Amino acid sequence: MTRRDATTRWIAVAAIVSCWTLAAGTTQADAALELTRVAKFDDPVETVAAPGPSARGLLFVAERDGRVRVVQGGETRRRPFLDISDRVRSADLEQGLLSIAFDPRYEQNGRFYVYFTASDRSITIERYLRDPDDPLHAERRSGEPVLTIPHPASDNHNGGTLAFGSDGDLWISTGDGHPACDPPENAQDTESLLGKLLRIDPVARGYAIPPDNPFVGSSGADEVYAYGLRNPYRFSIDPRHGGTIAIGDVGQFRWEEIDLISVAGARGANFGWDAYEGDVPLALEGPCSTDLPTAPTPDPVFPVATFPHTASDPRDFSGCAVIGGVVVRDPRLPRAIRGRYIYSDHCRGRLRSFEFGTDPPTATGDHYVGLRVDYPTAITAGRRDRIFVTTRFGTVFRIDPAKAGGRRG
Ligand SMILES: [Ca+2]
Ligand SMILES: [Ca+2]
Ligand SMILES: [Ca+2]
Repeated sequence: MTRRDATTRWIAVAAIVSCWTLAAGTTQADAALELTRVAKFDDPVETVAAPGPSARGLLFVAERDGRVRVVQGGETRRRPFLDISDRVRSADLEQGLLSIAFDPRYEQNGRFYVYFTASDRSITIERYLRDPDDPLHAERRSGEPVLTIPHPASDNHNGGTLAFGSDGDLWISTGDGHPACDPPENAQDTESLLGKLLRIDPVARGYAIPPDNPFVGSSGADEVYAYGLRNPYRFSIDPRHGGTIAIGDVGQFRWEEIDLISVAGARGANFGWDAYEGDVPLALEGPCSTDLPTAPTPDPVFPVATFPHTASDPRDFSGCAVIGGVVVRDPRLPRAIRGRYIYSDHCRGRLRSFEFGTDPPTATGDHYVGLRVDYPTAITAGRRDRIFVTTRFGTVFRIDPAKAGGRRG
């Protein structure tokens, strides 16, 4: 997310969050949802489950300073699942251990992957192994480098999500590597791995390139699947209907955006940055007008949803940094929200959802779902499609059907 950009707005935004809560009655809400506290952590950024019987009942929570915590039976284990905090640079709020992903064959091969910013600022993907004798711990010494992406120019815009697709490949979202305006045009440069959605096939050591990646056999880095992203801090891939990718791409001046596209449609897609912020040509925004792509941007894929940093009508949604979420599949939740995409904003913390179409990609009926948290960092799906909301100041929540005594925003 764009903390440096957001920081200037931070205090003011925090001060008016309570006013927005008062406006909640003016927005349509999905009835009958509530947030259940799962546990509290130190600066958590993502909550995930692992496949297979050995990880049944376990939740894994990435703490930004470099520890992966494991929750078993509602209790957070004292000893971390993995501690790589000595290798993680987390000085800036956008840095740190940002994501973890378990191999679909984790039960058999014990492999999982971490995404962090290293001491030299590089975006770093490493593979680790579970302790074969203890599913509550990983073997720190098992770490193997997978992919290192130099990111020397900035502490922010690191992107930050790792996720396996139903294709068995590992997908990675990277930021453009600069605080503003992307001066080197990394996002539009298909030879750069910054400002991209990457797809690789992890193997025992390192990775292979999926042969149908769009730039295999032509100019453009073979790891790149889609480009033109600014700071895609959170994305997810819904496996239904052949796979749908939803990316929350954090904006700069005025617009936060959500990109929604089929896996097939995303192949080689250009999401527009930094020719466009949201739907708006960046040339119209002022401060970047002398720092635009020199080549034309053919057929960019525009977002299906945007929201502004400042709304002209204060009852309308606005925010500072989009937090991309997931498609709601939990069968316990009310029918009204199932199949909708749920997302939020880091500063406002109001959870919203929209109905989406995939052909063509559309977002309709966007509204507040009636739940609010303080400073969400991720909205993820775990086992049995349970949805978890991870928040900056420590609490991880699960979205549940409403019952007496729950917490509503
Ligand atoms: Ca630029
Ligand atoms: Ca190539
Ligand atoms: Ca875009």
